[in-house]
Amino acid sequence: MAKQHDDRPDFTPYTGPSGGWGSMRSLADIVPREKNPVETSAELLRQNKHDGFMCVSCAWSKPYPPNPAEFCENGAKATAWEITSQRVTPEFFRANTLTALREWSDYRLEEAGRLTHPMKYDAASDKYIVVPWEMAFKEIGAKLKSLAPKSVVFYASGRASLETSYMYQLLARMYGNQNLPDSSNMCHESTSVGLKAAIGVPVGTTRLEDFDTTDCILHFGQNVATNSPRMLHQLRSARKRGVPIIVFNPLRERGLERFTDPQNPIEMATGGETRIATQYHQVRAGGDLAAMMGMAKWLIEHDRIDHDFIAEHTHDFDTFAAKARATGWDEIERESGLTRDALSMAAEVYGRANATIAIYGMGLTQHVKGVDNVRMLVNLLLMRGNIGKPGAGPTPVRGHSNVQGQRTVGITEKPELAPLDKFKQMYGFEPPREKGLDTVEACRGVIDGSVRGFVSLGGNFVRATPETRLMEEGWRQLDLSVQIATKLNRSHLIPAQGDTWLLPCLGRIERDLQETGPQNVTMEDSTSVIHPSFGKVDPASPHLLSEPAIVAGIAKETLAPNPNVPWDKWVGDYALVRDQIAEAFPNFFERFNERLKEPGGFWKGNKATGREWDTPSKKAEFIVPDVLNATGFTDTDGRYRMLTVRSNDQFNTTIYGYSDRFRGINGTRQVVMMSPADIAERGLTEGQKVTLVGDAEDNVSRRVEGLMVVARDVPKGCIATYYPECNPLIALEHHAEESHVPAAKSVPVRIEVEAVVD
Ligand SMILES: Nc1nc2c(c(=O)[nH]1)N[C@H]1C(S)=C(S)[C@@H](COP(=O)(O)OP(=O)(O)OC[C@H]3O[C@@H](n4cnc5c(=O)[nH]c(N)nc54)[C@H](O)[C@@H]3O)O[C@H]1N2
Ligand SMILES: Nc1nc2c(c(=O)[nH]1)N[C@H]1C(S)=C(S)[C@@H](COP(=O)(O)OP(=O)(O)OC[C@H]3O[C@@H](n4cnc5c(=O)[nH]c(N)nc54)[C@H](O)[C@@H]3O)O[C@H]1N2
Ligand SMILES: [Mo]
Repeated sequence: MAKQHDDRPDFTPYTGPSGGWGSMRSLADIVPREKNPVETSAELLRQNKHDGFMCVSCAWSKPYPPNPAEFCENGAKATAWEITSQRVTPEFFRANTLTALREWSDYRLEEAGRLTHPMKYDAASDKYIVVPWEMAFKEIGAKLKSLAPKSVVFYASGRASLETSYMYQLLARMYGNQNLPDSSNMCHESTSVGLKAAIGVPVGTTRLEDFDTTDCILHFGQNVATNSPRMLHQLRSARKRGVPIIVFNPLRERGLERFTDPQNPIEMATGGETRIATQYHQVRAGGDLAAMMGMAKWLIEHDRIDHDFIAEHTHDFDTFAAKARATGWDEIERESGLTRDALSMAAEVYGRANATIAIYGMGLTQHVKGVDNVRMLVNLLLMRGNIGKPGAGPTPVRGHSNVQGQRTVGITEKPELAPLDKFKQMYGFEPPREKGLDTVEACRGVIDGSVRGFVSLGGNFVRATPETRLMEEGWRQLDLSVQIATKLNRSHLIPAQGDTWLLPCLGRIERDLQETGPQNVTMEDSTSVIHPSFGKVDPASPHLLSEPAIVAGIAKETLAPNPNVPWDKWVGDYALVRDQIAEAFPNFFERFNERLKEPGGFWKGNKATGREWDTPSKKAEFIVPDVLNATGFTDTDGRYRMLTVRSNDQFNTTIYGYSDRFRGINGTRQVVMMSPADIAERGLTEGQKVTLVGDAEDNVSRRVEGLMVVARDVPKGCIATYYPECNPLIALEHHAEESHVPAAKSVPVRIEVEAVVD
C-alpha cells in the first residue's frame, strides 16, 4: 500500500526502474481507493483512442494507431480521480464551515470527491449553500455589469476544450477586456515568447514520428516518468535503436535513468529494463545557459556546425559565434556547475548526430532568464540545422491536456495573438484592443485591489501562483469570485468580500448530452495534433452543467443579446462552435468538423517545420543571452537556489497521495532535498526540521516551516522542495523577464534551523 499522509515519513531511496511493477502497484493502490474500480478499468481502455476520451492528465502526443492500452500510471490516476464515486454534497457543506475546511490538506479537499451542486457562499454561516443555476447566472451577470470591465479577470487552467475556450474568450472580449491569463502563463509562456522570436512559431516543431528517425535526443529540465510517462515509450524505442539521450537536470530523476515497460510482458517477467540517459549532467539550477554555451563553444571550435543551413536559413550567427568564442571555460564551468570535459563529451555526441530532438520542460522555462533558455536551446539546434527536418527540432512538453489549444483559439491577453478584426466582422462588436492582464499582472491587481472580479475556468489560482500570503489577503477583498470546477480546492475556500460562487461542471470523461444529442469536444496536444474526445461515463451528479453551458449561462446574463452569437444554439451543438473556430482561424481549422473524422486526429501545421521563418528577418534568429546565470540573482553566503518540483503522486495542486516513489520520499511532502555536502556544512542531520525563508531582498517576510531535511544527490547550493507547498516563498516579482512566468525553478532562500521542542 502506498504511503498516505498520516504514515510515518520514509526516505529510503528507490532502487527500481520507472514503469515496471512499481507503476502497476501504484495504480492498484489508487484505483480501489477511488471506489470505482470497474468503471475506471473500462474507461482506461478508451483513454487516448480515436473514439475514446483524451486523457485529463498531460498533453503528450497520442500515437496512431494507439497501443492496446494507451495510458500510463499517472493518466490512470487522473482518470480514477475524476470518476471517483465520492461526492461533495450540500450535506458536506452544511457540516463544514470554510474556516474549518481551510485547515484541510490539499489532498483531503480533493479526495472528498466531485462537487454536485451550484453553490454560493453565505458569510453569516461561513458556509456554501445550494442555489439554482438560473439564480447563479442572474446574480453573476448583474454583478459583472456593475463592475468596470477592466477590473475583471477571466482565468483559464489548461484543461477546458477548444469549444469552451473559444466561447470563454469571446465572453471576456464582448464584456470588454482581454484579461485572459492562462495556466500557460505559469508554464510554457517562455516557450511561446522564445520560440516565436527565434523561429516564428510559438510551439514545438516535432511530431511523434520524428522519434523514429532521430539519432540524438537532448533532454533539459523535464521529469518524464512523472509528468509525461507515455513519452517513455518513444524514449525507450529510440534507445533500443542506439540513439543517445543526453540529460541535463540537477536532480537524478529515476525515469530518465531506467525504465521497464509495464505493457511489455517480457520486460515485466524478466525484470528487463532500458537505460534511458546515456549521459546525465547534473547542471546547477539556472545553469543551463552556461551548459549550452559550453556546448556551442565546443561545436564552433571543432567546426561541427552546418554552414549551409546557417547561411541559408539563419540570421546573426556571427554575433552569436563571437560571443561563444569570447566566453571563457572558467565562467561556463562556474555557472553550469559542469566540467569542460563533461560538456565537451555532450557536444561531441551532439556534433556527430544528423538529426537531434531537444525535449524540455519547466527546468528551462521557469527562470528569470527562462526565455533566454529557450532561445539558447534554439541556437544550439540551429547550429546543426536541427529544425525543419525529419527527426529533429525543439520539443517543449506542454502541461495541461489542452493548454496549447486554449492559446490557439484566442485565450490570450496579447491582442496581436487574437484575430480581433475577424471577431469584429463575425460578431459585430468592437473588441478591446489594449493588452490584458497576464497571470503575474492579475496577481498584482488582486494584491493592490485594482482587480475586483475573478472568474476561473478550472484551476486553483491562489494555490498555483506565488506570493501565497498576500494573494490570499487580496482575494478576500474581491467583489466577485466565480469558480467553475470539478473538485474542491483551496481557491474555493477563500471567500471574496462580495459574492463567491462555486459552479460544478462535467468532466471530460462524462457523457455530455445536449439538445442535439451527445456532444464531443476537442483538444490540441503537445505536437499540435487536434483530437476529438468523447465522454461516456454517467455524470457525477444530475445537477452538473457542461463548461460550454456555464460559460453561455454567464454570457447571456452579462452581455446584450447579439443575433450573431446564439449562445443557446452553440450549447445545443458544439459542432456549431467548431464552425466558428474554423471561420476565425482558417489557417489551422479549415473544415474543422470534417477533418476531425481523420483517425488519430489532424495536425494543425507549423511553418517552421517547413523552414518558413515568420520572423522580422524572415530567417531563424540566433539570439545571444546577455548573462549565463538564469536565476536573476547573485549567489551569496547562505543563499540557496530552491527549485520546486512535482511528485509522482500529484497533478499540479491536485495531490493524489504522499508517495514520490522514484525519489524515495514517502508519507510527507514537507521536505527539503539537500546535498550531503550542504547538510554537513550546515551541521544538519537527515530528518531534522528546518524553516525556509525567502531571500528576495524586498523586505517582505516569506516563510515555510517544518520541512524535513532529506539527503539527495543534488548539486551543492541547490535545494529541491515540492510545489505548491513552497509557493509562499516565491516573490511575485521573481519571474521570467519577458514572459512573466514565475521563476519557480530558482528561488533565492535561506535555511533557518528550528528549535527542537521536546
Ligand atoms: N502526473 C503529472 N503530470 C503532469 C503534471 C503533474 O503535476 N503531474 N503537470 C502538468 C503540467 S501543467 C506541466 S507544465 C508539466 C510539467 O512537467 P515538468 O516540466 O517535468 O515539470 P516539473 O516537475 O516542475 O520539473 C521539471 C524538471 O526540471 C528539473 N529542473 C529544475 N530546475 C532545473 C534547471 O535549472 N535546469 C534543468 N535542466 N532542470 C531543472 C527538475 O529537477 C525536474 O526534473 O507536466 C504536466 N503533466
Ligand atoms: N512553485 C511552483 N508553482 C507552480 C508550478 C511549479 O512548477 N512550481 N507550476 C505552474 C504550472 S506549470 C501550472 S500549469 C500551474 C497550474 O495551475 P492551475 O491549472 O490553476 O491548477 P491545477 O492544480 O491544475 O487545478 C486543479 C483544479 O482544477 C479543477 N478541475 C479539474 N478538472 C477540471 C475540469 O475538467 N473543468 C474545470 N472547470 N475544472 C477542473 C479542479 O477543481 C482542481 O482542483 O501551476 C503553476 N505553479
Ligand atoms: Mo503547466
